[in-house]
Parts: sequence; C-alpha cells; structure tokens
Amino acid sequence: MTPIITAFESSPDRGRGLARDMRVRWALEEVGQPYEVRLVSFAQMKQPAHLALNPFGQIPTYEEGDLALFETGSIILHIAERHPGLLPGDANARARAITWMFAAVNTVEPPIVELSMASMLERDQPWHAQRLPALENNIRKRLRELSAHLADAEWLDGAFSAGDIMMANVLLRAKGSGLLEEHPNLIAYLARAETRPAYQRAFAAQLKVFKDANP
Ligand code: GTB
Repeated sequence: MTPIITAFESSPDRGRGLARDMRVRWALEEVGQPYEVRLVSFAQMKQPAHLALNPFGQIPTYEEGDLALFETGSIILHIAERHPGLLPGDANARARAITWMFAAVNTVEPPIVELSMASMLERDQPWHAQRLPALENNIRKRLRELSAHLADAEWLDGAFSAGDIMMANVLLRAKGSGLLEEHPNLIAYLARAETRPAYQRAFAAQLKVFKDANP
C-alpha cells in the first residue's frame, strides 16, 4: 500500500527543505518506499478533513490504509520499524538510535526553532536585539554538546540510523546562522547526510513542489 503524506502547497521556506515533510520524505527514500504527496494550503490544514489527520492542523501527516499518523518522530519511527535499514537489529543499539530521534526533536530542535521563530515574528520588536544573544547561546550550548559527542565519528551512534535523519534535518535549520559553522564536525556531519542519494531524491522532490508553483 502506497503511503500518502501531506506537505505545504506553498512552503514559506521556498523549497529549502526546512519544512518537516522533508525528513519523512528522506526516511521513505532511505528505505525505498514509494509514496504519494497531497499538497495542502494553510486554509485546508485548518479544515475538518485535515484536522481528522492531525488535530493540530499541521503538516506532515502520513496515511497508510486505515492508519493515519502525525508527528514526524512517530511517522519516522513507524517507517523505520516496518522497513530494514533505519534501526539496528541489536536491541540496545536500536534503543539508542531511537533515543537520538528524541534528542533531535526534544533537545536540539527547540532552541533552533525558537531563534528562527523570533527572527521571523519578532524582528520588528524593540526588544528583539536584546533577546537575540540569549536565544543564540541556547543553541550554542546544544551544538557544543552535540559536537563533543560526535567528535570525529561518521554518525551519532555507529551505523546511519533514523536518529541521524532527525538530527541532520534539525541541524539544517541552523545552517548559515553562523552557529553551526562554529563546529566543523557538525558541518561535515550535515554534509555527509546531504550527499546521501536518498536525501538528494527527497530534497529534489520537495523543491519541485516549489518550482512547479513558481515557474
Ligand atoms: N512536531 C510536529 C512534527 O514534528 O510533525 C511539528 C509539525 C510542524 O511544525 N509543522 C509545520 C506546520 O504545519 C510545518 S514544518 N505549520 C503550520 C501551522 O502550524 O499552522 C515547520 C516549518 C515551517 C516553515 C519553515 N520555514 O519557512 O523555514 C520551516 C519549518
């Protein structure tokens, strides 16, 4: 059964791969699972049909037969559990890979999202410049810790896993901020992720949505 995901009809990131459908597309590409995409407008995301799939009115969602999921962590875990390649066979290594998925979305992503939201929504506020150093330092702390863990390893815990999909996609949003660039090993980690053929296919697919809408 071909899963169907939802994605922005018109992504505010203009095809930079920052919207969260990118990580789900990437996971599907890694395991070789074909998928379909239903594009939705901001208005459609708040309509009952979409709210039945995701009560928070967000993308991406994932439909497979009578199963409907939301939350990228849950969707990618579902994909990784049903296909070989994204989670190790050894039970402890598998638990650690899942831990990295949670670490990406619960520990590293929040400060990155907070800065990005502040830059988008609060730029004109008189206190924005004063708040910025604190927001940046929150990210610096997490990136410093992540960089120390990664050291000169290729991936977060042995073989490439769903944990790396999550973490690399989270780091993508900090690329170009200058903060990620303080850590050459994280830049190299992200570059390794971005050169994976599955990543490239997923990136091209989401970019095509933007290009088709903006010829
Ligand atoms: N925790 C959820 C998950 O992991 O699935 C978060 C899902 C989420 O934030 N979805 C966003 C959404 O639907 C799109 S990805 N937002 C609309 C809404 O809440 O009404 C977040 C996103 C949006 C835009 C950019 N950008 O322009 O750079 C980057 C990331």
